[in-house]
Amino acid sequence: MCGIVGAVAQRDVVDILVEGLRRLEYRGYDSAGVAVVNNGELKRLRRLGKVKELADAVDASPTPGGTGIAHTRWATHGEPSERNAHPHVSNDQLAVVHNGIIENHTALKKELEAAGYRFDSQTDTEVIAHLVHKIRQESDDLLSAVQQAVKKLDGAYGTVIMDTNDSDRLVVARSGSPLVIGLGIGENFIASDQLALLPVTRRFVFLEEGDVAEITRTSVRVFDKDGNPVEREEHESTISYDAGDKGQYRHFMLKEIHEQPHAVTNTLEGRLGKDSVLDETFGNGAAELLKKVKHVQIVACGTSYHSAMVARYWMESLANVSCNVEIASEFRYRKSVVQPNSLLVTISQSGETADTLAALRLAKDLGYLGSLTICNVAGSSLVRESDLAFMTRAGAEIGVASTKAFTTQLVGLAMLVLSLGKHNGLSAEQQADMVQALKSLPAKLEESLSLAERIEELAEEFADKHHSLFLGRGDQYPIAMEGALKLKEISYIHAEAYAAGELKHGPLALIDAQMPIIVVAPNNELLEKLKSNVEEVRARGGILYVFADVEANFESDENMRVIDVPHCHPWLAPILYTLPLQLLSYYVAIIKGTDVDQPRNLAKSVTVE
Ligand code: HGA
Repeated sequence: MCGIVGAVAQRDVVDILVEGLRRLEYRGYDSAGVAVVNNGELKRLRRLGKVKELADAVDASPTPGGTGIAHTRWATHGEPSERNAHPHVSNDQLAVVHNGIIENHTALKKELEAAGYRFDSQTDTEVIAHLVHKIRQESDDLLSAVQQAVKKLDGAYGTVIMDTNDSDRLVVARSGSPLVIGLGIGENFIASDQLALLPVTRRFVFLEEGDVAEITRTSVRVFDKDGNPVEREEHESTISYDAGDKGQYRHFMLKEIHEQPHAVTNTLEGRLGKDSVLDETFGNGAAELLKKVKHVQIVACGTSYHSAMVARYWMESLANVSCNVEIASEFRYRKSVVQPNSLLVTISQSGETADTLAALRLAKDLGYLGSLTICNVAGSSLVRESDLAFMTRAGAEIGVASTKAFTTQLVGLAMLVLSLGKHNGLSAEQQADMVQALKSLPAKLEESLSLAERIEELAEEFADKHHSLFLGRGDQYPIAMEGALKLKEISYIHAEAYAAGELKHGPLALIDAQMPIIVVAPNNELLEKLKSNVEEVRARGGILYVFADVEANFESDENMRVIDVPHCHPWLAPILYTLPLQLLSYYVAIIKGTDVDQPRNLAKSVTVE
């Protein structure tokens, strides 16, 4: 959420900052702003709306500068408006951009107002600007002012501070929201995500919790939370420069849906032996740890939570390992009982999801055997702070509605099930059969994408609907939930998912011809039960859209549209059935004319609580 970019260079940095914001826009897009030091003066431009509005404003009144900061916002405190857009300024001297939430902002604001500071915005962020300014009056340099100021902040921040009185440096601080330093030649950069800086560098230093750093053109100094100078390792990024481009596709989401066969191939690569998952798949020392696991606790949010729910069915039925799944924002604030020999698994696309990260940190002292994260971003906080990491290799996911991150998470979880099952009674034949199924998955996914045209036609029937129901049973119930979430996120149609057996306990009351009912129906042992649920809906005049295995013997008629999904190994059906549901949401959103990649009120990489 919220994108931050900053630069200290000899050249004019404004274009670098705006391009960086464009690349981060998927993280927040209600307003944007930039500030530079120009001939010793602070120049700031802010606009309500997308980065394009800011870029146009910058073109119309160029204000070059060699030191600058920029921000694209996803509001938490104060409505989206130009006045609340970052950077926030104190006394025309200090400018601040911030990602996160300052929880004690009300108390700090009172103190600062009493000291004569006037607040121009409704944001929590503005307290940082005035607080640093106040301390700066009595401190030798910006660095020590920021080091003192952050001690007074409660909550989460990734923040960058610029001072016109000391304009050849930026001071940055991280606690709870990620920041990465980009190293250039005679110039240095800062951002909330390396993607922003790929046009200017591939060399990165990730800040750790509590770090404060000072960045000049020729130096980077990092201090830990106690103020001690520390060395943070330099990383060479392998992310493709084009990761931020849509290519031939109309939207990132469509591109990412179509990338899934390839993303799954990458995720599997080098991790499968002839008939088992290779021991090194989950990192050094994984085999020893996984051998001891008798229980798995998975913690995740949103789409990642749905992948965890699928894994619960798999863990218990295939790996013979008991499994609990919980939403991270709940897990982190309740007392839970840790089962003996338990592994904590976190799942997050970005590896920076605030609630999931907090859950991992909380769990460190609870007595788990260890922690494993399933994550798409190398070097992210979850990866660094977990004992084991499985990288999903989906490539950069820009569309706010997650697609390829979800299916590759499921692939990672499927491999974890195989690895745990090996020690808990999953036979060699079963393992070999499941490995073959995984190997054939990319081709099946490719085949399922050919349903796009048929789904696009059907999407027409949804455009005027306000509500919908998604049904599934067993490991397809979480897929129904994920399908409903996708439709809500990008088409704004209210969608709810039910385990199909639950219909008679309430939701049947909602059925009428205005309520489309989407059913996921692979050919598995629950098919006949599901068919009965479908009949219950038909008997009440509901209009059904059944995504069914070609061999499941559903027939289209006036009240039922059947979409034939290729046959696949029943174990992997949850992955396969996800794609047609993604396509359905996408085409409904297109017809409704919503902003598919940047749906209203949402943002990618949820780094606030
Ligand atoms: N609290 C700040 C920053 C919001 C944020 O980090 N979003 O991801 C604000 O509301 O401006």
